[in-house]
Amino acid sequence: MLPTSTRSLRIAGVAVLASAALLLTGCAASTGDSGSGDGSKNYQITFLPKNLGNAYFDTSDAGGEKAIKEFKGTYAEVGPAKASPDAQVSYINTLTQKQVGAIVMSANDQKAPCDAIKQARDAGVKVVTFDSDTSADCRDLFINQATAEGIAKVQVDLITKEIGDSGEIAVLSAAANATNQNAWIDLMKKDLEANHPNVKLVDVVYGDDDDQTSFDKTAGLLQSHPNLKGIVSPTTVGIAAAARYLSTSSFKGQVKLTGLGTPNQMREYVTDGTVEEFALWNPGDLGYLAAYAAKALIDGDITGKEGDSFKAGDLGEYKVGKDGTVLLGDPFVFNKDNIGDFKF
Ligand code: RAM
Repeated sequence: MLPTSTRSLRIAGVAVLASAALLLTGCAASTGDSGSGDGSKNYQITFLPKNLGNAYFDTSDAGGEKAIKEFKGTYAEVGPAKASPDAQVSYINTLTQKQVGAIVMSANDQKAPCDAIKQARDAGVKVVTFDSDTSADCRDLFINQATAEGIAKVQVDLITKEIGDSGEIAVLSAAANATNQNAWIDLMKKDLEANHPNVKLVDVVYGDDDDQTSFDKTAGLLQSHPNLKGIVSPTTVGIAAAARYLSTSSFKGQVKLTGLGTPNQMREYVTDGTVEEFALWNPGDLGYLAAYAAKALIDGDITGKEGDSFKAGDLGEYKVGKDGTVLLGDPFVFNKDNIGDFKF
């Protein structure tokens, strides 16, 4: 029997392929116009990622679409081109006017979208955050991919192991205001100070989840810090851009790179030796769980208080924990021995 996280990662890989095949043959299940299987519930659920064109959110939102089709709701996805702090506000306002049943979003900023979210909730729209939270009082529920402590620790463990537990490292993050990134970076700093006294974090730079910016920031880090031994990039966009830079440079294999990436984006860099190991969770399952949480709120089965529980399709039963948070599972480490098993 595979460990749970491996098992669900595999199921999602197959599901993604299956839905791609359906689309190719033109047989994708249609989602009703009423927004609900029997017309009585408003299952119009719209995903609002940090930005469009990010492979991570393509996969998470496809998981949401799969769930919404299962309960015969109407899936949609909207979002800004750039992951900037207040870029999501106008989308929330439009969705409120359209009276959708729920918005499922990854927040670019802890506070900036909160006034718009409040208006949405006052108008009866349920708001679920996933991946990157707002402040807890602002939304109904947060679907957390893994604990922030676990996400921080896996990255510190990987980089300190790869550089031999001493020397300079730097972080290449996403947008400077991203709630999830900042929480992880703070915890990484604490872990480094407490458990790795010979490792020095010399810089944190921001690639804004933009490929070219992240690529340029990687070059900048290597120029400014000639003794750099490692880079941690807790963003799928950042780690892929940094790997591309390193792979054709003289730093390949010398400066270690790890962080959070998708297997599809990282496969060639693990194969060519630029990257040894990196981590992530299953983004498809995350979106799937978030969509079922939105349904449970719409149905009135849960309100988001601690102890509430709901059924999330194939993933089974989930419980709401402290601060209206639902936890998906543990982060998972990918390397050359297992990356071939994953297709997302
Ligand atoms: C990027 C985004 C996202 C983060 C992943 C790991 O796609 O910044 O919020 O969770 O990386």
